[in-house]
Amino acid sequence: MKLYYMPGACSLATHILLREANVPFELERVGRDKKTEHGEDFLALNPKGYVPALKLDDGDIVTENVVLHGYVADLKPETKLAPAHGTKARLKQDELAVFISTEIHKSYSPLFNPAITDDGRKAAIDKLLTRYKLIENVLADGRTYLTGGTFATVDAYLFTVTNWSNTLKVDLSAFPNLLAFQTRVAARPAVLASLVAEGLVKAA
Ligand SMILES: N[C@@H](CCC(=O)N[C@@H](CS)C(=O)NCC(=O)O)C(=O)O
Repeated sequence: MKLYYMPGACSLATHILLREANVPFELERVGRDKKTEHGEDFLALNPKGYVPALKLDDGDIVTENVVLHGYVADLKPETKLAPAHGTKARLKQDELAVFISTEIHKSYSPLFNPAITDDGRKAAIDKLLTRYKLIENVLADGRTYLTGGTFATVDAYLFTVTNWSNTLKVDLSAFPNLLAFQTRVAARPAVLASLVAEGLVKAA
C-alpha cells in the first residue's frame, strides 16, 4: 500500500492509523503543484487532487478520510481501532468520525484561505469553538480517548485536525480536556513516528 500525503494535512490521521495497526505501507509526499516527490502526476492518479489517497496493493486508489480510517482498522480488528460493523459501538464511532469530518475538519478549511477577512475568520472560529465544546463535554468524564480507554480511528482524526489550531492560532485554552487529550495522543509511539516521518517534529 502507498499513502499519498501532504505533511501535517488530514492525511496524517491515516498515516498514524497505518502505524498503529502495523500495516506495511510506503509514503509518497504530494506537493502543492500536485507532483509527488518521485515525479508522479497526482491529478492523473487521483483527479480529486486532495489527500489522503491510498493506493491499494492491486493498484486501485481510494480516498476520503473516514473511509480510509475504517478500512485500516478493519484490516487489523485485533488492534481495536474500530469496533465490529453492525454493533452499537461502531455506529457511535462512525457518528463521531463524521462529526469530526464535517463539523470540525471542514470548519478549519476557511482558515487556510489567505484571503479570509477578519469577520470570516471570527465566524469560522466561533463555529469551531461550538463544535469543540461538544468534544470537551465528551472528554469531561476523564476518559483517556474519545470512545473510552482504547485509542481508536477517531482519536487519530481529532488529533490531526486539532493540531492545526497551533499554526492557525485558534485559542483552545477554554478546553483543558481537549488539550490534555492532544498531549496524550502526541506521546503515542506511532503518532510520534508519524510526526517525525512527515518532518513535523525532530526525532528525539
Ligand atoms: N473529502 C476529503 C477532503 C480531504 C481534504 O480536505 N484534504 C486536504 C488536506 S487536509 C487537501 O488535500 N487539500 C489540498 C487540495 O484540496 O488541493 C476527505 O475527507 O478525505
